Amino acid sequence: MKMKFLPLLLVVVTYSAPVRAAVSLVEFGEYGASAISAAIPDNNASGLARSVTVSGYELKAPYVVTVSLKILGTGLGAYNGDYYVDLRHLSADGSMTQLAVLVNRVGRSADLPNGYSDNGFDVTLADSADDDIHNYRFALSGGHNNPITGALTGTWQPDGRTADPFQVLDTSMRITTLNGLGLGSPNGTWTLFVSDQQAGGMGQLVEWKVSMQGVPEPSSASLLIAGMGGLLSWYRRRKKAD
Ligand SMILES: [Ca+2]
Repeated sequence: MKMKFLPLLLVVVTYSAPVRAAVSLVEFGEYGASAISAAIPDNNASGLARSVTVSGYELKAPYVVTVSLKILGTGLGAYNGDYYVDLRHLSADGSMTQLAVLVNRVGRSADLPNGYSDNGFDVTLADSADDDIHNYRFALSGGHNNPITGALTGTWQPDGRTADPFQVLDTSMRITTLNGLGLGSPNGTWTLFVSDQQAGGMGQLVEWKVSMQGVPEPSSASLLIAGMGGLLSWYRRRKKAD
């Protein structure tokens, strides 16, 4: 009988615990007034790397990480299927590098070895999006051979395929996520790397932006519900034991 008062005490303690709203937004990159028009060298695996170093942020991980990316083609032959793009984070103390593959030769498959022939990206990449950017034509029209008009727009899941850009296919394993880069401090050096892996046609990197949104801590209401759930399951276990 004495034991049965314990869960009630637990609920009260949980409910009265201080609750912080630790949501924060970290944004950086080259966008808006800082936008660039940097040529992405054609058929050159060394590519183009653009870095931004950030400091002074208080650690509020985990973050939901999204990337805005704008690449313009420059005429016929600047295929979206030419590009490999990733985002890298080097920690402030230099001890750790993490990477998320954003684009890896979209549309490339056994049937389409050059990938999609569309021209340009003006997209947001987010793990929570509905569809994989690698197969965007299929998501938009139900077919891989239906070109789009102008640059690809909208919000897409990052490609995530770490396979060699000369080997990658739609069936390659998707390994990296963007939110995987949001588990530690945002401080350090962030690099957007873009390469054009196929001769013919050249594009320009115009804009890139990384947004890291802190995940809200549980509210007092959800803590109370969790506490009551614990009480209920404890009571059921007790009843069974009795
Ligand atoms: Ca090219």
